[in-house]
Amino acid sequence: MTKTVAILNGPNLNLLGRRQPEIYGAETLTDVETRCSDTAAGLGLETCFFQSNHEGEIVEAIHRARDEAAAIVINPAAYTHTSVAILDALNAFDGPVVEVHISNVHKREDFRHHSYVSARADAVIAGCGTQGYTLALHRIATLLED
Ligand code: DHK
Repeated sequence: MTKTVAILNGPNLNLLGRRQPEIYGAETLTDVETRCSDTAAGLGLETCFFQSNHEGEIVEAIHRARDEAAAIVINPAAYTHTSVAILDALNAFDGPVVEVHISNVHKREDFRHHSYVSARADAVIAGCGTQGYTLALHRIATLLED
């Protein structure tokens, strides 16, 4: 059976392409999702997508992934730096988790340097632009083969 990867995006990423394009690039979230679907198909994987501006909705999407997905790619956006609840939800998920940041958070303000999610993530990709999502899918494919 084809394995599904849940691709989860946090607050303000619905504005991708229009929000600070000098930092987050010109692609929209729909562009990113289309590219992820194509990449996943080439890797023999399926994708499902979810974006929310609300912490609890992201927690619930991670809960659903426990039954519906083999792996998670997550850009928690600002919740990266604040959310123990998202970390706890990811700790209750058994498959591989890759954390993605479009920008290089380590080159930015100090408050972006700490990630709660990194305590659970199997890999972290930062500063590769929106390409980070497809890089994450390649890593997930490898981890799911092991
Ligand atoms: C996206 C955000 O919205 C920020 O709050 C994070 C992350 C960085 C990104 O680079 O994708 O600090």
